[in-house]
Amino acid sequence: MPTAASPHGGSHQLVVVANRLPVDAQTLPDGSTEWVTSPGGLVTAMESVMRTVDSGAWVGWAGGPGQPPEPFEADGMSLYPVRLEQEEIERYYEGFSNGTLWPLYHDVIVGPEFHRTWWDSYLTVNRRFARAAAPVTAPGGTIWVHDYQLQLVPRMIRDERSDVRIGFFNHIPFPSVELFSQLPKRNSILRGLLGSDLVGFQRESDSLNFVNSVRKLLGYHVEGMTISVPGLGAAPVREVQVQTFPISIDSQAVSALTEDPEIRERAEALRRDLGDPEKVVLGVDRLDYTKGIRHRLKAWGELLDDGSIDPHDAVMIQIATPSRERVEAYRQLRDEVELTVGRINGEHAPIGRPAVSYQHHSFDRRDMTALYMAADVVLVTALRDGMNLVAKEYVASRPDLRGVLVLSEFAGAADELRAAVMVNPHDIDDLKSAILRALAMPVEEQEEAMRSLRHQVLEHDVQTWAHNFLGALEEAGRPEPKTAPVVRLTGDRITAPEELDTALRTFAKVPRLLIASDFDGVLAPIVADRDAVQPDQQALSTLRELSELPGVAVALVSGRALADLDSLTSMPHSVVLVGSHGAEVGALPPWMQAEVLDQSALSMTPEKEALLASITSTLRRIARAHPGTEVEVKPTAAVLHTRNAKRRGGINATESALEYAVTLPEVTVTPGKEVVEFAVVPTSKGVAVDALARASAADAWLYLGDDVTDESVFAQLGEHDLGIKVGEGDTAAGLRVAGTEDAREVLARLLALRGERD
Ligand code: ADQ
Repeated sequence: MPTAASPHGGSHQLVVVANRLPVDAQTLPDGSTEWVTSPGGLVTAMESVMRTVDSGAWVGWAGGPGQPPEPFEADGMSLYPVRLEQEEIERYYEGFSNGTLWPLYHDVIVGPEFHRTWWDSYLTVNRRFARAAAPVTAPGGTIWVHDYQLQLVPRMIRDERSDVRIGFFNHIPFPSVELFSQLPKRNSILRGLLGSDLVGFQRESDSLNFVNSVRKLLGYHVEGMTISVPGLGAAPVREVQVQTFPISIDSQAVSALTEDPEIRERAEALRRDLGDPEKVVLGVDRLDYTKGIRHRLKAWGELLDDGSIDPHDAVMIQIATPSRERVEAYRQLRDEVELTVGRINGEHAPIGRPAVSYQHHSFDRRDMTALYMAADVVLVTALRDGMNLVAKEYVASRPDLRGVLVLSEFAGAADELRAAVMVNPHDIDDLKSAILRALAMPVEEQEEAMRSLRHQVLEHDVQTWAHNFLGALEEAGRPEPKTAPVVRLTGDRITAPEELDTALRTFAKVPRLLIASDFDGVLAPIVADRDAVQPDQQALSTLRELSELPGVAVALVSGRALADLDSLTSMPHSVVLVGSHGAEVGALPPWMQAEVLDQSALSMTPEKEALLASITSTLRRIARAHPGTEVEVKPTAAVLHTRNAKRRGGINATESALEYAVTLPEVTVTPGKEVVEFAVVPTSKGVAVDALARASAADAWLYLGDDVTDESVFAQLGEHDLGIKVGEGDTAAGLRVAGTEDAREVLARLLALRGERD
């Protein structure tokens, strides 16, 4: 029984995020509500993995509109209910999830509808789920997001928590790029999913469709099933793995139920109640147009019409669980199915028993098992289905090796359950002959097929599925980006003078050099007031001299704006200035290959200019709506400043900006303290130094830096390059000096060594 728990955040090692919580509300006789856990396949799977972690949690909607219950504990898990208002149920859930995405992802069996208000609600609700999950996850923890209702959540969590591993599993198919391209907001959906470290699908074809969509619509680099996603901030690239994990059931538990004498008795009673027909054929589905119920009934009706089946010998049971009854396509389907069942029974049912026994309600697990045990044939004729668990449940329920599974090739299960009678449900004649074949299948043939099917289902259960996914996520998800700097020096140990000198001597002999340096903390001591900075004039003058030597290029790379850097250093044209963490590049000396820089990611293109203009105008609109906020326009970025706004206004403006950010495919969005920056070129010193090294045709480069933003440069150190960290802290640089005075000496020594060479 769930009990109230205090909602302490930040302690859960594993957090599942799914549209629904694994609980249902039950009204007690006194009118109060009790929450009862409803273990389905996913809950069972999670139970087994939750046992392996210290603390697990589940974030989801508890069903019903309005105020949700307080967080509570159930089955060793903390449950965090997410609120949904009535209008959101209509727009996010029934609308965008089940009126737009569901039909589109199931090959437009019915036409998807799209309304912008639905999308807005989808965005809002996804953000709410992300905000509920991010704070309850432990540092370095794992978040597993489930299904098409929450595709934006991975990216939204990533923006808040770069330290966690994020996995996403899609339970339904992923459509071909041609179909997916019809979806308005398609790029936002892809970018949302790519916030994950691992994206999992049911079938190989789904994984391939996704990767193709990313390649074609976002233009990201793809190698095998690894997608390179341009990173945020100083991280140049993040890798996202795409992999296939066919979901399954708790096979042992289902199989074990068949041993229960009471369930066996129920199975026998079921056949008796149907008048002891020779054959019982069963269909079990949510009442959904993807499940091919109409096609199945049509085939059954025609077999009765043409006399291939005698209704005295064979009865069909169709279990159709009520589903999404407020969505128009589902109401229509129900009418059609019930009309057809009525017609078939009217025309063919013998007195006192049905030709089709139709049940439009739910059954418990034990009843379901009894049904499977009573069925000679189960028809799974989905027109499109992510996996279809009914097929696997039937197999697990037949330790007697009897029974025949007729399986649509459009269900994910068809990839694994090869020994089933395969069918194309769109082809009614094919469906009819498959049913007849199944009804007539000799016992030995049934046993042979069932043995092979059972082997598959018992070997690959839902526990294995969950463990495989989380294992792959652990592999794929590094809390730091894959390109994170290797730590070469830890702590504060200063490099021995002889070691430093040897390195500088070797470096000075290289024919073409790039010498680059950060400004604050290297060429000028750090001061509290940034405007009062006092550059080390001696160091600057050494750099000027170095820049005049043949074969030597010199650059200053700073987080400061280019103009600021220029006025503080007064460098000649022979020294290249790079401002705003690499986003602004000053004039180049004539011998530098400007075209290399133009082709690099750093340069502005007409497309990027247009994108920046459009970002600027949207941010200005946001700023107008929130007094006190303002927009700064830089050459390659637009920045929303909220420091002068009232607290609430500032938060609202930031939220609007971040929601807008989700819709921008190639923009580097960096939220900071009371500021959100949208950069249309990558803002990384590493990218800048790499481009400068190529533009100056340098054989090796040396870089001096003191800040974490300099690590993106050190991360790229080649065999002949020198990275010198100024001051304390773990670093990917190979050498360390204590402070600005030592940096000055390094430059002086380099000038002397290079001078000796010439
Ligand atoms: P669903 O579309 O819901 O799931 P499915 O995989 O067939 O489809 O699962 C249905 C489940 O509901 C089965 O466990 C079945 O036993 C149960 N069920 C059906 N009718 C019932 C009734 N009347 N009473 C009680 N139980 C009933 C989505 C995807 C699938 C994917 C699953 C899991 O659409 O393709 O297999 O998620 O990833």
